[in-house]
Amino acid sequence: MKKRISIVGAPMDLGQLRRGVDMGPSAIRYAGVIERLEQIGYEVHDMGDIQIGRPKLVTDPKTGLRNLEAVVTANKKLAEKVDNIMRRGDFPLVLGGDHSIAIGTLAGVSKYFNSLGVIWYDAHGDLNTAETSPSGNIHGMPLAASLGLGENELTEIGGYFPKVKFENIVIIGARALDPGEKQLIKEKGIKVYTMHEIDRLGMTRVMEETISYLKERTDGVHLSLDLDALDPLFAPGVGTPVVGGIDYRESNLAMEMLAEAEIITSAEFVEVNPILDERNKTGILAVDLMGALFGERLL
Ligand code: HAR
Ligand code: MN
Ligand code: MN
Ligand code: MN
Repeated sequence: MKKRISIVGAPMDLGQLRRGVDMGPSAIRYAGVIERLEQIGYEVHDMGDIQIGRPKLVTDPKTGLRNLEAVVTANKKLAEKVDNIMRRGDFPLVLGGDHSIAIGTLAGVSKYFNSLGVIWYDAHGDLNTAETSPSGNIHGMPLAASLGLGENELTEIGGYFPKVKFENIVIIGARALDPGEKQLIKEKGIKVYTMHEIDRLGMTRVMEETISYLKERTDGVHLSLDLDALDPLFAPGVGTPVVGGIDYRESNLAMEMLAEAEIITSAEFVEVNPILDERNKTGILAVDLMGALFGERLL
């Protein structure tokens, strides 16, 4: 992995209804992310947060989408920051914020690769569009938008689309998929390891398969880690917890295997909501997982 990591915070909470996830970047910083990564041996550059402002909350009466304009504006800013990080050759590490910010991160990184891969570590598919979304919340849409599906305003951020091809994504941890998402997964043959496959195969095999699958077809891999992929026992501070999730050890192992494989070229950790958390447990968890992802050793 690159020896310099640039961190950018995206204090965004407009992609969903529960306030507080805008404080995620602070919670992760307070949990000691910079010191932790420096200890491993990285040079860490904290670029601070993009400005989101306090726009009025709105729902588009035609599409049902919430806060589309504000989400687009923020993601354009994030895309530009991430693009700058890539241009100077650093590793971009984005702190969320709700998952809608993945649209901006991917817009910033994808053009630096011929065939970018994406690992979507999440309880959800985030494959909705206005037509299939049960909520109108854009944090349920970023993977769809990055695949080129949904509103033009979202898919065209960064000035090009799609950011990633269907065959280059691997979803890990899914257990709350909406009907339209299930249909899309089947139609496009998207590679998904639901909780069923994780139980059945074990995380070791899931990650071995994921890594060899992506190595074959990609020249870089973005890790989009939604903390709600983990069980709420370990990650209570998320807006949309779903029981029956991935546990702490399994997630550590997954990160360690990614570190060993040296395939990850950018990452984001999203959906940490300190208001719903227990003494920053979820923020600390995020930093533990980053430690493992960036090659921390137990011995
Ligand atoms: N699938 C549901 C929706 O579209 C819930 C999405 C919840 N999203 C996240 N992101 N926390 O994974 O509204
Ligand atoms: Mn998500
Ligand atoms: Mn999720
Ligand atoms: Mn381990």
